[in-house]
Amino acid sequence: MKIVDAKVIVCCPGRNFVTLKVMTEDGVYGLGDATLNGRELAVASYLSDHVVPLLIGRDARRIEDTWQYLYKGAYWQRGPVTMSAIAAVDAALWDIKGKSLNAPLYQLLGGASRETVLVYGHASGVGIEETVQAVAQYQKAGYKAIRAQSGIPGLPSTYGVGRGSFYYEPAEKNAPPQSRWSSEAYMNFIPTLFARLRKEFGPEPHLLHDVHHRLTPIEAARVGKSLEPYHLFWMEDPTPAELQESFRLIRRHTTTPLAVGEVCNSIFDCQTLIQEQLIDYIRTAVVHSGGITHLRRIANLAEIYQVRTGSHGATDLSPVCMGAALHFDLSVHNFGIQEYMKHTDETNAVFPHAYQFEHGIMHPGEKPGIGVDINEELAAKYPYQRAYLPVNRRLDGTMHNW
Ligand code: EZ4
Ligand code: CO
Repeated sequence: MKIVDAKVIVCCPGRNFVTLKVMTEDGVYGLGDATLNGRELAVASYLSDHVVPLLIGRDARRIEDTWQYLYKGAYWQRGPVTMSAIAAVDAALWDIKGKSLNAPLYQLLGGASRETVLVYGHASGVGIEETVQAVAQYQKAGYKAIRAQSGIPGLPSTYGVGRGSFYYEPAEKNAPPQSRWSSEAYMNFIPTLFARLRKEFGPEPHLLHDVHHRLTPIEAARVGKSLEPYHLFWMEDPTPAELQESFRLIRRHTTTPLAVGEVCNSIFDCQTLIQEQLIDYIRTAVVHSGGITHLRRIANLAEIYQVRTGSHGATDLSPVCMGAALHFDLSVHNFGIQEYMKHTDETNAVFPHAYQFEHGIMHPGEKPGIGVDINEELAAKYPYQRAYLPVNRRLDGTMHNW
């Protein structure tokens, strides 16, 4: 089954998405998400200028060989741009395989290991009261697991505080938004937020929290310890994971479960974290870590160390990625939880999909392949708009991790 054409579709139905569409000689096509928030066109160029010409004439059924061909063949291995491009090809080929065998992707991955996929959404507010209300709204919408972020007294803005209920979108058109940070203010405040949430909502709902790479290891250890009474489902990205060994220190001090991986692109970025059991959840996503083929390797390594998956699923990961993720989540043995933020109505119209959300859980649906399509005519009505993720400075002006 020869690949006869492939094209890169860039559109902005509320936010930018890069989608690869791979066409085969018998008319079956597959889709893959290639969106890298704030650097979308770099992946689009990597695909259309360098990868698409290599795909024409290849056998679409040879997923593993194509993965190795693009990875080893590039010589310049790994990195977010390369791995997002390979991920898009990989997902598109899995989609084609599913469609050509008339089976939903999860059936090709070993079948369902569970009946449904547990997801969590982001509740946020400018202060504690607003965050309490947002968590209540999510509970009402059926969510059993909720990430809570709140503005911090004394700081003009904080990571993770959304725009209206149920939508969270950090990227902004034309120039990066500026935000300010104080680890001291954050560390003093954050236990009061979770004390209040537990008091309000009791022990049952899973509560999650994202530190977004902002603390030093010893600060992260202190926060993890201070949150222990509120038994979080996880504390995410407490310190940058570039230096995987830093998590040894955090781990020595706290039993708060840790989740890392949304910026990891390959198994080598999280190998120490997994093999030393320094984390509890690995958050690598289909789109940013080499597709289904490579994500399986990461999850399989994680399984033997009792690390579970908790894939990134913010709104900058397109419905094509969400669909693929849900098939993966349903089938992989060591699944933990899936992040899920609702896309806008415009995005959902561009990407009609079979997956469904109900009562805090999701299912990828039974359509062959990934079960997500693209309406190209509609997509063409939303041209690309340059947008950037925020930058973050400490109160004295020093650049910090966002
Ligand atoms: O900042 O997806 O856990 N979720 C997150 C996200 C990321 C964005 C980056 O593009 O941290 O909101
Ligand atoms: Co995060």
